[in-house]
Formats: sequence, structure tokens, C-alpha cells
Amino acid sequence: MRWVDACRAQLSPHHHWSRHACHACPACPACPARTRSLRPVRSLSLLLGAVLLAVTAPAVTAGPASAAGPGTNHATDDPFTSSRTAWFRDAKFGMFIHFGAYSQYEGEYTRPDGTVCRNAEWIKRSCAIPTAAYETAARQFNPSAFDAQAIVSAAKNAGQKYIVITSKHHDGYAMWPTKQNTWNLRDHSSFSPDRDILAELKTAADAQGIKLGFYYSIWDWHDPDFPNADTFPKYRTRMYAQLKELIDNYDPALLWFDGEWDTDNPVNRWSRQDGAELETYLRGLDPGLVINNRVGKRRVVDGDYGTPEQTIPGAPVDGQLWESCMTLNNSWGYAKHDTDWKTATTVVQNLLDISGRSGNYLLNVGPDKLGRVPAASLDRLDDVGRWLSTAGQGSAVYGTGGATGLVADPAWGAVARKGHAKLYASVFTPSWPAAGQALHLTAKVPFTVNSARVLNSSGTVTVTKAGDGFDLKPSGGPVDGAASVIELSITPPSPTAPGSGTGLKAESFANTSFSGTPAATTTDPTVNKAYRFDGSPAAGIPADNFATRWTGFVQPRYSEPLTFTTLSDDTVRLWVDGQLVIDNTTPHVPQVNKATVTGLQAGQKYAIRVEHTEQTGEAHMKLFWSSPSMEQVIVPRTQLSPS
Ligand code: FHN
Repeated sequence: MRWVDACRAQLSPHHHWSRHACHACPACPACPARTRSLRPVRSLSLLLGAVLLAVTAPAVTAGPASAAGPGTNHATDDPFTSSRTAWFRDAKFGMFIHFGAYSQYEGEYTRPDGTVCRNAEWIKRSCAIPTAAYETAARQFNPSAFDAQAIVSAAKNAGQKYIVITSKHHDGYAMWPTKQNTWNLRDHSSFSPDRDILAELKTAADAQGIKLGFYYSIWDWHDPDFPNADTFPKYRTRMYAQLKELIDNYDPALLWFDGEWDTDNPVNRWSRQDGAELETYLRGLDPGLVINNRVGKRRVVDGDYGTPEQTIPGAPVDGQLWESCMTLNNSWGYAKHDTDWKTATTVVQNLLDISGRSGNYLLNVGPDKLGRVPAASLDRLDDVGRWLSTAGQGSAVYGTGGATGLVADPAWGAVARKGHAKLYASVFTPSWPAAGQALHLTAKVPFTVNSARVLNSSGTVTVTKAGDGFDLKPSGGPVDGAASVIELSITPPSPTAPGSGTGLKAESFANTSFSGTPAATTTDPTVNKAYRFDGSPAAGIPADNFATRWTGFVQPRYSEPLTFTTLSDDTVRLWVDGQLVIDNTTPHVPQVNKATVTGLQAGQKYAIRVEHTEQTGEAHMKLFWSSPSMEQVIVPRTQLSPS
């Protein structure tokens, strides 16, 4: 069967075959999006894999993420537990780099009338710089002092485990030798044509064990096809091709999209469906990618993680991993006038707060026009790294999960949990108790504290049960620096052994009233469905107007309040042990609902029933659970049984 036919065979009969549709089948070598040469190693295995499939099976499948049409579930794993996201969840701390043609201005533009306008990466728009003038300035851009090794070393020394650099910001200027246009660092600058800073950064990051990701702005102020509805598809095709260049040529671990929001000047036509299709395409190119939620519309169903900006959520985010991104001063790009630097203490305390709530911290640097990271940034990063590497204080960050289930998030600092039996209570220095005073730690479920010690100190801590938790009374003063970490060895509630569940019975109907004979009946290992716009529970069920009822039993592993969280679109109802605990039957856009059920005993089986309907448009249905001892995950297969 010819490749193109194989692609068509893969797409549902309803699917309009077009150049764009092929993005849904990126394994197809005839697919225009694949006209660029793949990287030698991976492409060979991909090609061989596809060839084998072609020989042994009529249709070419390039992995579930690249499938499209009825019967597709785009949720290929649980970002909370998958091996694909493990590095990201463990990393905790990354370096953001905003670097582009805007850096040439170093934050300041003198208008023809002599007035001075200040901004960083938005300078073209904020200061209304004419495009011709901006292009002239870009022509002078020569980041000759960009030192990838030094930047990666600074990140590593700071304790940052990954780097995300702007490959293309809103000004559309590509920081790599893209073939899609000449508005890039290779073709439109004074930079050496023999250099490629993304390649230099990739080499340096690989050599130092640092993951590399690329920021990519969907919103493009420069591309002539971006503003108009009739030409936007041409921009989108170039965007797909640029992203494929980045993946094929630099093998990023992560893509950080931005510029997804509805706006004008130029009007941004990017839609939720565009985001869904792009995510499918990218995961078809590289199933290992971690992708943020700005690939779509910055929602809980887009990408792998949420992206709160310049802020820290007060608690773990429901239904999604999250990463807080922040500037070190107030500017993302370099701005020589902006000297309002955060202190290293603030950075450490932010990182501790974020770790205690199961998030990541992406902290930004903005290199100047020569590519040099400001000394003020490097000094702070150095201080942060020193704190983290002193006396094991980094234990309060790396490889931790949030402890906000087990204990209340304290006003005096932050608490993170590491493994089964360690809590790291970080007391922010101003909150260190006066002599003879104690800190209170509220426990949400009973557990025992066996010992306590202050890292980087010979001081002791007396722990006494008090009220709804424990009083922690240190013997001495605080440790120098941002925070004093009290390591608590605890005996928490223990889980029962994992169950032997296989999942829930799933009956899907080609209607929204659960009427008649199910069009498909199966055992679903989990309730983890991202049908998006084109998918459905089975090939014979159209992408709209369907329903699924999951039934069976759920087996808790802890005898403690159990919170069920649903992420649904269009409607959801959830019964546990015969009680209707979530009832959201008004058709809705992707929405989180939660219900906490008490009295369930570990190891026992309780009836569970989930009903989901999809009217039209997007469709999603995920069932998570969490408890004081258990961070939020998709309810695992082992704890679900169909009968
Ligand atoms: O407009 C951009 C801004 O320049 C910067 O890149 C930040 C970083 O997350 N994102 C957008 C604002 O939300």
C-alpha cells in the first residue's frame, strides 16, 4: 500500500484529506511535514519501524499520539507518574533564557524625536519601533560572547537541572538557521555564520547532564502570513516545519510554547483545536517530549503542565503538573535599566514553597546583546546553588513531592516530603522562633515523628505532640541564609500492598443517554481520556454525541479521606460506594470537580461508577485521586477492578 494511501487509511473516512491532515500521520514519509531529513539515528529506527509495520500491516501507525479520528484517545500516559515526565518532576528547578534580536536594544530605544522608550523583549511593540528599523538593528546583532559552556555551568552550579531558551519570541526572529525564512540569527545578523547557538547549547547541556528545552512563540509579529485568515495556514505550516527542525536538529527534551492567547496587532487566530492538533503532531514526532499548556490555550487539558507566571500557586494544581516561571529582576529580556533584582534568599524561599506544593521553578536570565548573562544574575544563581549544595539542604527540593496532604502548608516556611519517611520543614529565616518558642506543624492525619535535626547545624529540635500536630522547638538559632531546614524522620500511614486490579468495565454508547446496546464494551485500565476534538472511545463511535459508563470497584491503599478529582468535558457524574459524589451534568468546557469521601478502609473494595457524556467539540475524562498520604495521580489500574 502506498504511503499516502496508508496515511489516508489511518485517518478516519470522515477526515478531510489535506496537507494539514497529514500532520496527524507524521510517520507517513509522503507527508509534506516530513519532507525534511530526519536525524540519522532516531530517524533510522523510526523509518525501520514504519517499514516493518508497512510490511506486516496495511496501515502505518506512528504511535498512539499520532493517531487521529474516532477511536483515538490522545492521553498516552499520566504525566503525574509517567517515565516520560519523571526527569521534569524530579528536576524541580530550571533556567529560563530570554535571548533574541530584541537583546540588541538592551532594553532601551531612542525614538527619532529623541525620547527614550524602555522595554525588553516587547520593545518593538511597546516602543512602536518601525519594522525596517527593527530589522536594521537585528542586522547588527552579534552575540559573539555567547558562551554556552559557561551558561550551562552557571545553571548547573545554581542547581538548575534544565534550561529553556527562547528559540523564537513574538518578534518571529529565529535563533537557529531555519530554512523557513531569512529572519533568523544565521541569515539576518552580524553573527558568525559558522556558529549555531542552539547547537552549542545542546552540546554543552548534554555534556553536563542538563536537559534542554525550547521556548517557541506561536504569536508572530513578523511573518506576513500570520495576520490574515486566508494566509494563516501558510504560517502554521511554516511553524510546524520550524518545530520539526528544532526536534530533528537539536532533540529538545521540552517545548515551551507561548503567545497562544487571543489578541490583536497582529490578530492571533490560534485556536484550542490548533493546539490539540499541534500537540498530536509533536508527540508523533517525539513521544518523549514534555510540552507545556501554552501549546493550546493555557488550560488544564493542554500539554503536560500548567505555567503560572510571576506567581506561585497556593497549593498543588488540580489535574495538571505545574511550573512557575519568574524573572530575576522585572524583565525577561535583557534591560540595562532594570536593576530591581530579587535576592538569592527570595529565590531559595520561592523554590522551597514551590517544591512543597509539587511544582517546578523556571527562573529567567536575559543575556545582553553580546550574549553575556548579567553578573547580577550570575551572583544570585551562585548564592542559590551554594545554599542548595550546603549540608544537603537541596534535599528539601530535589526528588521531593508536596507534603501539603500530610501537613498544612506553614506560614513560617515550607514542607516537602521525600520518599515515605522524610519531611523537610524549611523555616524561612525571619520566622525562626525566639529562644524557648516553638513552631507548630499541623498534621492532617496522624503520624509519628521519630527524630528531627537541623541541616547544616549542630542544633537540636525537640518535637512534642501538640493539638492538631506537633510543636518543633529548636535549641539554637537559625542557620545562616535563606532558610533552616529541619529534617523530620517520620512514621507515616503505610499503604496496603498494591492491588491486582485490571481496570473498570467501560461501556460506550453512540448517544449521550446511555441508551440501547453499547457500541463498545471493554476493560479500561484507567479513566484517562483526552479525546480532544477528533477522538472517541472506539473507531465506530463518531467524535461527537457519545457517552461512556465505567463500572467496577475501587480499592484504597490508605484508610484516610480520599479525594476524587475529575477532569471532564462535557459532563460527568461519579458514584463511590453507592453515593453520587460528583454531579456536573451541565455541558461544560474542560472542568475540574472534586469530592472527598471519608470512611473508606484500605484494602477494601468499594463500588465505583463514572458516567461521561460528550455532546460536541472537545471531550475529556480523567479520574484522579489523592489523600493526605498520596499525591494526586490518575487512579491506578491496580486499584480498579471491573467486578
Ligand atoms: O509575552 C511573553 C513575555 O515576553 C515572556 O516571554 C513571558 C514568559 O513566560 N511570556 C509571555 C507573557 O506571558
